[in-house]
Amino acid sequence: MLRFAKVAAVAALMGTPALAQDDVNITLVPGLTTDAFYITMNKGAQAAAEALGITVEFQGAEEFDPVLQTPVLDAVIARGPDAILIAPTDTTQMIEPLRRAVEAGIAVITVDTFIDDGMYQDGAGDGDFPLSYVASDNIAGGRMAARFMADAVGSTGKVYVSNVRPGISTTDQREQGFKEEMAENFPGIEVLDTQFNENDASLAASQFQAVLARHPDVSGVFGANLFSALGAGNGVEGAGKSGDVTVIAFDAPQSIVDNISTGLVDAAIAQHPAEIGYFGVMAAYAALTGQSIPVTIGTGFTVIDADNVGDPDIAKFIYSE
Ligand code: T6T
Repeated sequence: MLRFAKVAAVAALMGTPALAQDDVNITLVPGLTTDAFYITMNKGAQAAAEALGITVEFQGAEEFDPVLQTPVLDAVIARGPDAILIAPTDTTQMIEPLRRAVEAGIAVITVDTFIDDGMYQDGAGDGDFPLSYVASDNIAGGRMAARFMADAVGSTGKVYVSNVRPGISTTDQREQGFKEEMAENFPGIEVLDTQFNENDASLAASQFQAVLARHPDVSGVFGANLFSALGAGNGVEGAGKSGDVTVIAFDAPQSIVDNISTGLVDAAIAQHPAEIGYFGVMAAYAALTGQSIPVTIGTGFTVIDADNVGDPDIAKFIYSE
């Protein structure tokens, strides 16, 4: 393996690409391997690898958990790729494990989630060492969800956020954006306590039943990621409240898109995970071959709702299983 520091130094000296193309080896470490969001991200990463003629491996844990992600990351570091693209599963707990990668001379870029405050290469904070952050704008996405929710419930009533657990940058920011938008622009909507489900759709479903028991007039749920949204929809359906309670989903696997067709889910904010994987690989390749790269790369959203769910152009935004 050619180490990043050596690569950069050679590139600076020679002014030419530092790695031969076939030598570039990148590993993508997802939040978890069985999530359609990361499976789709890997497809984008593989498309970029093919375009560049390089190798990208996909290695991850089966659950979204820093305790499980750390040994996977250590094993990847031991194999010594040139760069690691990683969706860190906790903003603080993954800082030290990722520092070990940098100390081993491996370039680190985070995709989807960030460590520390997500402001990299600014000399501030313990976790400013990754070279770049490639992701959706999750605060903006949370604000979008709030606007769709407010529109659907008529700017009044009680809603809540179904979320994973605190400490995950993406889902924390979605909740933040959702609540900020509600507080600033929709004073008639009361946002109830967030329900944390540990990325377990069954728990998210039973939490809806419990919220309904406490607040029979609850009018909406924002599922802040794929499993939260799936569970919220199942909970609403199980309680016989489909059509009465609005469900706004973050993420767009086929199951959630199907729930839009039946009217159970009102709208899904589809991220563009393939774009994250593609540009993550491109950024790593650029850095490894001596180019400077943007410290943040923002990717887009597509909103899927009843108006466009049957549109053939929407199909490419549905996540792969
Ligand atoms: O929402 C995505 C991802 O952006 C988030 O960081 C974790 O959950 C998902 O993978 C969906 O399950």
